[in-house]
Amino acid sequence: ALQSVSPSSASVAEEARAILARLGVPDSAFAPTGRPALSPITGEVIAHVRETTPEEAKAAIGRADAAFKAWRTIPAPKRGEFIRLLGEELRAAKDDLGRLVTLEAGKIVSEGLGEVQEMIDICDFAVGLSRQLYGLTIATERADHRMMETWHPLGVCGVISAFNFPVAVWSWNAALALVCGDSVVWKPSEKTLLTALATQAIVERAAKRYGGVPEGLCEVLLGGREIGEILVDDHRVPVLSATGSTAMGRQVGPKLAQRFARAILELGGNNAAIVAPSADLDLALRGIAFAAMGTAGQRCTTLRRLFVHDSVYDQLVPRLVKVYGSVKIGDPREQGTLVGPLIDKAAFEGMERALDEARTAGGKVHGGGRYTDVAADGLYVRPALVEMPKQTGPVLRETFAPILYVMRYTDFDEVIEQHNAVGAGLSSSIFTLNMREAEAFISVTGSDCGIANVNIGPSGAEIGGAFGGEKETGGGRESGSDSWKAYMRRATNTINYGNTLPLAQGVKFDV
Ligand code: UN1
Repeated sequence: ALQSVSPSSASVAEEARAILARLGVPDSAFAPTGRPALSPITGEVIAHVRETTPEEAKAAIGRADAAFKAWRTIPAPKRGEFIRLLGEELRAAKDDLGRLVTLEAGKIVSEGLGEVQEMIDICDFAVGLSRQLYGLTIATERADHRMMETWHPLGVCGVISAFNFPVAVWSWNAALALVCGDSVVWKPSEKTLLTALATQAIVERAAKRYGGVPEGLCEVLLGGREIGEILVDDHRVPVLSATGSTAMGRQVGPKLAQRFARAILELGGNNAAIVAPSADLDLALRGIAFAAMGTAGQRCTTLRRLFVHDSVYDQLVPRLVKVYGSVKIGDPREQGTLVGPLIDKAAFEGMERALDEARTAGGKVHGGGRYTDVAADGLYVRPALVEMPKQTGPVLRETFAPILYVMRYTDFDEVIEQHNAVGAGLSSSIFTLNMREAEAFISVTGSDCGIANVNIGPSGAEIGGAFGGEKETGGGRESGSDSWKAYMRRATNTINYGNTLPLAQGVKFDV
């Protein structure tokens, strides 16, 4: 692939290296024999990253455990001060880090920047939270007693993240875990080592301004699956947040359960939207286009299934097909590009396979296939819209690529049933101006997902809400609301301030 790189695309590696240097990533992070870090824009190698050895990984977890024991004694608002500084450093580095996300993960420029904005937002959220780790005071049945609950730091928090949100996912976990008094050991995707190195350099800068944090408070393990497994298996890691495929979760979940560690799992999504008869079709069209084609279909919240009411199908779907045919595909660095490259060849092959299966199942495929009208040598595809006779075959699973399966419906109750008839339960939405339908969709008998929206697509959630989903999505929640509780342990305290010893439940025991 390297020899076919055009001069303009060859600058990906140069630009990325300049950013890494500017952000303060040390030369020692690289080695000629290290793991190649590629850019999906051109397929070229940016750098060779020195990987963490198993011994180093275990030592890092040991340092993190020791760091936890010191960090937990720092008052939470003072821990928040560190995250405040991290947020400031991220603001200063936003352009560089966002650009690096584009270069290494292939996201378009505004999405690369948006990812860093999510990091900044969660830092702000966590700073506020550092003064609000509230417990309850609970009515006790005994006289002269008080009962309350206290939230304590938990320990080392492991974070395993995916390539598609290479830095934001770490921050949703780390910002909360750190104000909660935990230390953090991060195993980023082996496809996005450079953004992880850059993030670590930013963390170190914040730590320095803070006046130093315990050594090992934020560790990064770079490598493949074996390194992730060390984190999963280590009894010194009481909570682990893992983002990735359902297949990965099926491996990780039981291992954590075996040693009674807490699992925060963010696994696959097979997100759907319903377009009802009353929908604002212009708004729905824009919402669907972003949710289905944005990030080249590589978000866990990407819209993958679309149910359109029979009465509006022939108005909406031809318009959508047109948008699919005219959307700008290509180099994500270029202004106006909406669909950048797929991350790698395996992703391309997965897309091809799903489209073949869809055809066999009677699907009518619009778009799809490799898109070669790009100067660069990455894996670019035409997003595909597939009209399916029914929800079968590849529609039932998540293919991490821009494929939208479209189906007709007539009956509201039936479409809700179809909507929920897949393994995953991450995100969902309905486009309707009918209040009964909107409320029913988000009610107990409506969408079974962790996220259920009205008149916006399923992707692009804000950090203020709890993020995650049910069923094969794994059940974990990150980011906003009270997700912080997963990173702490709860103690129930009963205090007797009297001089008798009444027992609960009226039990008598006089000695
Ligand atoms: C992911 O794809 O792993 O809601 C997370 C969204 C983003 C997060 C996506 N805030 O689309």
